[in-house]
Amino acid sequence: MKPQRMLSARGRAALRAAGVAALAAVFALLVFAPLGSAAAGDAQPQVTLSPGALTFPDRPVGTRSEAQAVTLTNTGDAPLTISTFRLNGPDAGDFGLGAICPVNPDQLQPGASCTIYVSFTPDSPGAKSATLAIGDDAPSSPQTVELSGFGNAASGGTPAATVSPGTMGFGDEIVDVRSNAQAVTVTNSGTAPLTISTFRLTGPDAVDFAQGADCPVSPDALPAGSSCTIYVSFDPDSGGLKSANLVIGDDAPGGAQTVALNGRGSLGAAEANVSPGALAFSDRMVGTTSEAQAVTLRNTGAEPLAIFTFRLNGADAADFAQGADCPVSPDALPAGASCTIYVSFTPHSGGLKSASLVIGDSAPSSPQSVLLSGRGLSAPVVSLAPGALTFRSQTVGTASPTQSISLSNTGGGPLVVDSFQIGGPGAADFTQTNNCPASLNAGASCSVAVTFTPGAEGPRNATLTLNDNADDSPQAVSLFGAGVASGTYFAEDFESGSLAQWNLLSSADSTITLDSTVAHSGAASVRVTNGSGDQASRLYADLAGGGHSQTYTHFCFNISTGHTEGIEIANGRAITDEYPLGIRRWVITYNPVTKGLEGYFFNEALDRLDLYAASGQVTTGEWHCAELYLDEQVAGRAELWLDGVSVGSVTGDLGTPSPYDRVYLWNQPAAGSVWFDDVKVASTPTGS
Ligand SMILES: [Ca+2]
Repeated sequence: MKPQRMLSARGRAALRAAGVAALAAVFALLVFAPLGSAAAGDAQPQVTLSPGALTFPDRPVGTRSEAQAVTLTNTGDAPLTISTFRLNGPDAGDFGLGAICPVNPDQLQPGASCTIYVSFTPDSPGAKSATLAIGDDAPSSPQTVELSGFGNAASGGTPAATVSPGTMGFGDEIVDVRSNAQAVTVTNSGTAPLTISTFRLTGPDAVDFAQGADCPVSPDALPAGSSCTIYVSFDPDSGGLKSANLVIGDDAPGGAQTVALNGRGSLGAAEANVSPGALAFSDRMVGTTSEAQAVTLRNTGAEPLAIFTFRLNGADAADFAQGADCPVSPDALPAGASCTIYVSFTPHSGGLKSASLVIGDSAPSSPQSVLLSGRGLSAPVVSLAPGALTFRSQTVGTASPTQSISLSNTGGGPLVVDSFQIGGPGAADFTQTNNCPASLNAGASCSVAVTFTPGAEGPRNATLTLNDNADDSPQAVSLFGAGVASGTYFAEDFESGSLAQWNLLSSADSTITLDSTVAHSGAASVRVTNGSGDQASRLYADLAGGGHSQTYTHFCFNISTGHTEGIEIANGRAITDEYPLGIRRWVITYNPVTKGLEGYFFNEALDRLDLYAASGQVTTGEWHCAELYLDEQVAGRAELWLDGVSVGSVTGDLGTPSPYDRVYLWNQPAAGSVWFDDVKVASTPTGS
C-alpha cells in the first residue's frame, strides 16, 4: 500500500479544501502519524528544512509579527508526499502558519523546494515557544522547526493613527452621478493596537459624500504597524461647490483624524439642439439666389454654449451661403437661449446640389450638421426622336397613318415651346398635332403626331420646326414622303437628287450612289457597286397602301460587263407580324450562263413557282427593263416582260393574306455594278 492511501477520504478532501495555506485547526482533524517507509534499496524522498529554528523579535501583546519563512527541500531521489503541517507545544496558539507546498495527493519532486510561513502574535506577556512539525513519507518524518518569541506587556505601548491623504478633491461631477471611489489609508504607526470606534462624514455637504471601510472596528483593533483603507465617493445632489469632512474616531492620543473632502456638483454640459435637421430649397435657375431659410440653434444644456465655427462642407458647398446672428466664442449662448443661422442657395450649375452646414461648439455632440439640398436649373435641352420622318408613298389627296416624334426635355429647366411650324416646299403636305404642354418640365416628354397628305405626285419635303427657349432653338425634324397617282404604289426615276424614298444598306465594300452620268431616262440613275466578291447592297421602299394582290412591278437595270456569277437584282417581300423583316414573295435573278432571268414566286406556305425566261436576251453593259405581273391568289399567276415583250409566265397557288408590300433592288454577291432606273409598282402595266 502506498503511504498516501492511509489518509481517509475525508482527510484528503479537507486538505484540498484548505489548499496550500492550511491552518492548524484543519490539521487537528487528521491522524498525525509517521507514514510508512519505503523498502530498503528503493529510491526515497529526503526532507531538509532551513532554517531549523525561528526566533521572533519581542513584540507587544496582541500584535502580529511579520511572517518568517522556512524552506522545505526534497533532497532525496523520490517524490515527497506531505500530509500535515502542525504547530505543537504549550504556546502553539501564539503562532500562526501557512504553507505554499503541495500536499497529498500532490507531491514535491526530488530537488524541489516549497515555503512555510510562520508568524508570531503573543496573546500574553512572557517567553513563548512552539514546534512546527511536518508529516510526510520521508524516512525522517516528522521533521520539526523550533519556534520562539517574547510578548511585551501591552501597557507599555501606545497606538498612533495617521491618515493619508489629508485632503481629497473630487473635481466636477454631474448631479446624481456617483464618482469613482478614492482611498484614504489609516496607519497605526504606534506600538499598541489602535481601536477605531467610528467613521463619520460631517459638514454642510456630508450628504453628498459616502464612505466605506475595510478597517477593523471596536472591539477589533488595528495592530501596531498595520494599515487599513477607507473609501470615499462623491455623489452631489445639487449643483455648486461641496465640502465635508471624513472623521475617524479612535483611541490614539490627540483625538480623531480628519480628512477634508471637496468637489463640485455640475448640472451637466451645454447641449446644442439644431432645428430643422435639413433644409431643402426649391429648384431654381442657375445664378439666382433663394430666400434665406433659418436654422435655429438652441442651447438645451445647463451651461453656456461656446460656438466656435459655422462652416459649409460638401461637394456643392459653394452653391450655398450662410450667415448667423449667434454669439461666437469668446461670447457664449446662455443655457436655454437660442440663435439663428440663415442659409441661402445660389446654384452655379444645373443639377442636384447638396452640402452640409456644420456647427462647431462646446457641446458634447459637436459638431452638429444640417443637410442642405437644392437643384440648379440650367437651360432646357430639346431631344427629338427620331430626327427625321420618312413616309411610305401615299396616294395624292389621301392621308397617311400618323407617325410620332418624341420630344423630351433633357435639360435642367422647363422648356417653353412657342410654336410647332411646318415649312419647306412640301409644307402643305404635312400636318401635325401634339400633346405638349405650354411648359415641359425638365425630364418630361411629349409627342408630336405627323400626317402626310400629298397634294401632288413625286417626292415631298418639309421641315417641322420647334421654336422654344432652349439654347439651340429652333430645332428641326425633316419630313419626307412621295405622292403617287391613284393606282400607283411606288414610283422612282432618280431625278430628284435624293434617295429619300429608299432605305439603304451596304456591306463594307459595297456602295449605293446616285449616278448622274448614266440613266435609262432623264439624267440620273442609282448605281449599286460591289467592290469585291461576297458583298451586297440593297435599297427598299414600301408601297403606298401596303400590300396589293395584283401588281405590276417595273424596273430598268444595267448590269456591268464581266459578271460570271448569278446575281439577285430585285425582290419583293411581305412585312408581317411573323416576319417583321419581311418574307420573300418574289425574286428576280440574272443568270450569266443563260444571259436570261430567273423568277421565283412564293405563296403563304412558301411553296415556290419557278420561271426561267429571256434566255440570251440580257446583255451586260446595256439597259433592259423588266416588268413583273404578280397575282397573289390561290389561282395565281406571274408573268414577266423584258423590254416590253412577254418572256414567260407561270400559274399556280400564290395565295397569301399578306401580298408583297416592300420592293427591293439588289446587287449581290458578285463584284461589279448594277444601275437601276424607272422603278414603278402599280395596278396597271408600264408596258415598256
Ligand atoms: Ca432616271
